[in-house]
Amino acid sequence: MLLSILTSLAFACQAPVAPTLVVEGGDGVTSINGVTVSSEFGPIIGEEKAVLTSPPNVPAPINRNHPTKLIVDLEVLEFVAPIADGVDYTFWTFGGTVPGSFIRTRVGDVVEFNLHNNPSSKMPHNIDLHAVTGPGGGAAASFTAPGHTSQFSFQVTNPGLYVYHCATAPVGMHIANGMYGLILVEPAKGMSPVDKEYYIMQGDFYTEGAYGEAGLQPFSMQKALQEIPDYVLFNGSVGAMVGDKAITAKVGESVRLYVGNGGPNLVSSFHVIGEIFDNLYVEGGSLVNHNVQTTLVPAGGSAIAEFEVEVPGTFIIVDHSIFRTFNKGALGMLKVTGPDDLLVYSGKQDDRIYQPEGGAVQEIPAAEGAKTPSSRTMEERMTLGERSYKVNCLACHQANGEGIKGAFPPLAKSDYLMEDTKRAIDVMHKGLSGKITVNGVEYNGVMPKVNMSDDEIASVLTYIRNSWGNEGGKVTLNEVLEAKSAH
Ligand code: HEC
Ligand SMILES: [Cu+2]
Repeated sequence: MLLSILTSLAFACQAPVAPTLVVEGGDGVTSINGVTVSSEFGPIIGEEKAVLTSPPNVPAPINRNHPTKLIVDLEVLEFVAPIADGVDYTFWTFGGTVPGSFIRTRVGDVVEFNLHNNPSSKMPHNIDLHAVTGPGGGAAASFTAPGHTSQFSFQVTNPGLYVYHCATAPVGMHIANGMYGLILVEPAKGMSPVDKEYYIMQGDFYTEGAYGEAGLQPFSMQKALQEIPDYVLFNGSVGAMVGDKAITAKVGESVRLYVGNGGPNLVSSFHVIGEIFDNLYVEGGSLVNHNVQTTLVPAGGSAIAEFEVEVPGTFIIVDHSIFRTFNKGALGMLKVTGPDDLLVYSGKQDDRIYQPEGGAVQEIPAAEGAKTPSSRTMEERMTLGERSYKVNCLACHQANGEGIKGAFPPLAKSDYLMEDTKRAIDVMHKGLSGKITVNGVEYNGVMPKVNMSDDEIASVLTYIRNSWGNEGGKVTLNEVLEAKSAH
């Protein structure tokens, strides 16, 4: 059904063949269909084939001081590839990568664009370049069936960093499958020289299965319509810029990031943790802001961020809509090597226990006094206890009861907890500080006294003594009251 609609569209959109552009060598005379034309950017001299690069790489800066005829060959490829460990997705791509190949031009260049659609493709595709002045950004002129090539030409008239994307119906689906990339139009004087340039582009992905669900995951139109992505990614997959694949720089170097957002839905709050953008080309245009922490990159928009790296370390690249980073994949890394600068950044200088009101154990403010039924079933205690745990304990002891190494002891399989119910009740009533040993590991922290009713304490202890593999049976209200009166 879908395919037949697209196929009929293919015939409806068949554009007439573009006029022939001839650039005379050397003297810069240009003609279209034999008629000489002039350019406000000076003579268009010679022709060259554009060098295209895969993310995170960027083609070398342009050294020409004149526009040229620039020939771009970009091939559409559809294929299955990992979107995360153990999860496959059917990507549609410009040049075999998500995002698509980076295209670098100079203002005034006349780009002869050849869009090739590989014969193995199942879909027709086209391209809308935001750097194009003309209907659809080239979409109608570039509509290309599988196994065909479309050619059209355009002059890049406005310097800036522009998104390109597929605009074949259903447009959202083509973009969601990875059909976007960046085209840079350098100003006549060129970009200022920097030591490192990188290409980063964000995109949101919608799969039938939830984040991380293994196997080949089909595109979910439902989730795309509701704008609830399972994945939000830099450069097309979870971990595309992490570990060995992190981008790199050396202390003292200047770094320029060409940042894009393909969407299709989300806007990005682009941020590099531990860096400040010295120069920020707002929305990829000519306005340069300075000293920026986070920049908003719209869907179908861009930004150019420049900064120097002063100290070594791993700098995490995020969408500061932060659940996307830690739960949906939008996490990249910039690894900087070189000597420390302890004036710029000292590292941790000290760690001591903070007790604002002296040595006494602190209290967590009381919740509203709950009523105290004399007996509850095991099931009730577990339900109430779980709720109570989430509110009062989870922040330190963690959802899985494993605690945090070196700071908060585990409750899961804790010998300290399981050995002695009365002692555990005391911990709730009085808090706990000083050296303790849990499963052979020493802790020396402060657990605040919890302000919970005795009934709540019975429930939360029942819950922690019967979760995560613990088997301790019910803790009753009577036990809690007895332990209290023994104080
Ligand atoms: C602010 C962080 C924090 C919160 C909140 C907190 N604890 Fe603790 N808990 C600690 C620390 C720290 C220790 C270890 C104290 C020490 O070293 O003497 C500890 C120790 C314990 C122990 C004994 C050691 C073990 O691992 O068996 C139990 C049991 C315990 N907590 C249960 C709870 C329960 C139940 C709650 C919620 C009602 C809770 N804690 C809330 C920080 C916390
Ligand atoms: Cu497409």
